[in-house]
Amino acid sequence: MAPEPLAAFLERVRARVDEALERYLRKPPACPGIVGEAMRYSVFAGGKRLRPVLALATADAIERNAEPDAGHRFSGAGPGAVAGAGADAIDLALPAACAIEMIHTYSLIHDDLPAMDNDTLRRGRPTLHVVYGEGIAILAGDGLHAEAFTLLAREPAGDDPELTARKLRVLRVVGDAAGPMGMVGGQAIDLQAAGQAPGHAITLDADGLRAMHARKTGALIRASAVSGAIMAGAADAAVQAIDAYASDVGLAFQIVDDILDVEGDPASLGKSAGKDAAAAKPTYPSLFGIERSRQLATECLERAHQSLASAGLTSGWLEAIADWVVTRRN
Ligand code: GRG
Repeated sequence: MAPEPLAAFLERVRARVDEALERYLRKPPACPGIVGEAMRYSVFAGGKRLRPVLALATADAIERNAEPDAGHRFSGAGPGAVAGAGADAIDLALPAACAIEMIHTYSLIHDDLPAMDNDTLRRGRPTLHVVYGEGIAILAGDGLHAEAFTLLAREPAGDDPELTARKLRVLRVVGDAAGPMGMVGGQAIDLQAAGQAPGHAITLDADGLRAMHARKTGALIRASAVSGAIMAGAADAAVQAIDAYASDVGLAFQIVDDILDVEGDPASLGKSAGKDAAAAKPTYPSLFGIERSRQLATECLERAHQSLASAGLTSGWLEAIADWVVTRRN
């Protein structure tokens, strides 16, 4: 059982993430006003914060399921550090949660550009390039991408070797998920499948579609949960179970997104609907039909629950988050 309703947990965690993002994002004179403003326009545009929520809920689940005294107590943290005595798992995972949200936001900014998805509406507001122009939108995305890695290296501050080891592991996990092996690679396959890579078009079958999504959106979702687990000091078996859970949550998220693109209306989606069909993109509904797509999402959900249960990670919130991903508009 979750210790509080999911809605209350989401509100509490989102407030914490927003406060931290506000603190972490650079302001003038540290950076020129226009790029700072543009980054904030997109970061504070009302996203669901799914990835940070997953990171923090995972950290919390690891902390609450750990054997008494199994956790490492950090020492030697520098001035102002959160990683000193008393730091809880959520404190430890918060910088990674925010860094991943910065990377996610950069990916949406770039995805909306005319050279990619050419979208003018995101999170219910004009896309960044519509407001600031394409050049600044590209730079705001680049800025968020770079800032994310600076943040991962910097926070939580402290000189405990165990803390440094966890941060390094997370840097690698997030770098792999964001780069050509993950999100960038998936986006490249998507462009090829949509006929947007001249001379390099490909056709995706069901396995190809799944593999593309596993990279494009799944990798960062997995990295969110895995980073939360690593920062909380999870044992390897728990990290693997969390990875399996998040892999199914990520796939369910994408299947539901494809269904919403067919069935949703732009006002409630906060973005244009019907874009996939208009671009003749392969999607779960186009390959499997709506009913089978719903079944596939439900199967992902069941597997996600099983992964948690088999590792004894019954936090309540992680299960509820998986359910929310699948039913988010119903
Ligand atoms: C440009 C390198 C690069 C990558 C872009 C993630 C991505 C790759 C493109 C997004 C395209 C898209 C609309 C995919 C559908 C699933 C998705 C990631 C939706 C947006 O994520 P949410 O729903 O967004 O978590 P909010 O606004 O809630 O943060």
